[in-house]
Amino acid sequence: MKSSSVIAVILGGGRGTRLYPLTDHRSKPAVPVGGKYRLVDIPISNCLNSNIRRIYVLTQFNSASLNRHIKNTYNFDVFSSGFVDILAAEQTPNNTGWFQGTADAVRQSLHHMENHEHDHVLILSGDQLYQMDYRKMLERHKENDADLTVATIPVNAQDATGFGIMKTNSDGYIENFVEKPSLDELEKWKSEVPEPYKEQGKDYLASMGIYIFNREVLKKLFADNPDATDFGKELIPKCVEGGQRVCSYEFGDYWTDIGTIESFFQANLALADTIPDFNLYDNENFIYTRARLLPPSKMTGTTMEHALIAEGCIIEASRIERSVVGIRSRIGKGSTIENSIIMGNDIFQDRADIEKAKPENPAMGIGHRCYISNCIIDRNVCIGNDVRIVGGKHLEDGDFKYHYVRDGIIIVKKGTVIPDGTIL
Ligand code: ADQ
Ligand code: ADP
Repeated sequence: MKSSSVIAVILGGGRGTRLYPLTDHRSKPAVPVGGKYRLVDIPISNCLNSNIRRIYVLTQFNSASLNRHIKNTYNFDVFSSGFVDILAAEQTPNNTGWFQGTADAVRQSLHHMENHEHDHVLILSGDQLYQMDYRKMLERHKENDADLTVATIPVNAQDATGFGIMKTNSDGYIENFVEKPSLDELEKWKSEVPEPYKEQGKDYLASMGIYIFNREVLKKLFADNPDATDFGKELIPKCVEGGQRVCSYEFGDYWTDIGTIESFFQANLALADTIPDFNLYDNENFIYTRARLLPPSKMTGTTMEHALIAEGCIIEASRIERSVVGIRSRIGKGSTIENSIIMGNDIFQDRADIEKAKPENPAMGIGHRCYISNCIIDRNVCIGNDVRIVGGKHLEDGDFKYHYVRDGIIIVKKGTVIPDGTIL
């Protein structure tokens, strides 16, 4: 299947509040995931594995780490026609400098695409974990002679209120669409779903926020609805109501949203399962990321259970359990890490720097005899010796001197320095 007719647009994030404080210093696509990747690597890898090589990443602001990451990872050679370009919201006299919503982001970026030949625009979310061959979706889109195809997945009633929900006719055309219906109107949005989903109570057909538009249909939709700023709330329902051929493409594999701290946390830890739903160990579908030429990880005296350890780590901890430990992490003797994401460090400190560390100004990494549970420790955090950081559902959300609490998960922001003996 020829996919050169497609340009992909990755929606890299709104104001980034749901993933704050991970998005305090970086744009959402640059948030580290899985110990060595960044969020944006997931949709970009899906595109490359689907032979789609012209990709725009739309982001609210263009952080240095995102730029570096894209520049150092996706530099196609001069003989191929591919590119991964970041388009950041631009400040103009009529615009405050933010994309007002998903549709506004695409609308403002449309003129960049005009220079490239294409028949279809594939619109993707930047905060989902899944592997999909978009060629199959495109094939179905063409077979159906559709104007718009929406990728869908059955969900249960509880989840249905957080998604765009639709009803289709027997030919798979979408007849009705509602964005995030309330619980009391849910009953009328039930669909006939295949048996295994029915048994799990997944009676609602949800939009995955993945769309294939015919180029001209998208342009006309923007022209006809100049004030619309959002796909789910405005343009998709408009398209359905306007009698366009809108089709559902039912996706049967693992897919999860990672746009909130809680879902980001759970999806990361699930990567360390014995048989994870999201398979990183695949000979054909690569998850691309920056090739950093890091040395192997070195560990001593550590008992590990379900630990995902990235490259370049130096670990002397006593126990690491159900955790993701990112690149260049350093964890001292006698420490325990459980149910946590340690994002790692941007640099190695040399021995002279480490020896200069003081109780109030520890070296980068995690010191000796620490206990860290239910935490996300962002990059370049310096945690001293004998520090206890224990998250849990009993904690209330809040912002504190050294940490933040969201859904019982403690988040320590990038670069935070936590002195010896601190108990959080
Ligand atoms: P949501 O995920 O709630 O629902 P939204 O917050 O608009 O929708 O985000 C969609 C994607 O666009 C995310 O990756 C987000 O980060 C990004 N995004 C949001 N605002 C943006 C902006 N101003 N500029 C750039 N990027 C932005 C959507 C659909 C639902 C569907 C779910 C599936 O609206 O119908 O069910 O996705 O997850
Ligand atoms: P990684 O993807 O390995 O985390 P980053 O792109 O975040 O790498 O860079 C790691 C750190 O290295 C940055 O925070 C920055 O301090 C430094 N760095 C890397 N490349 C450059 C560069 N070209 N210019 C300046 N600093 C850089």
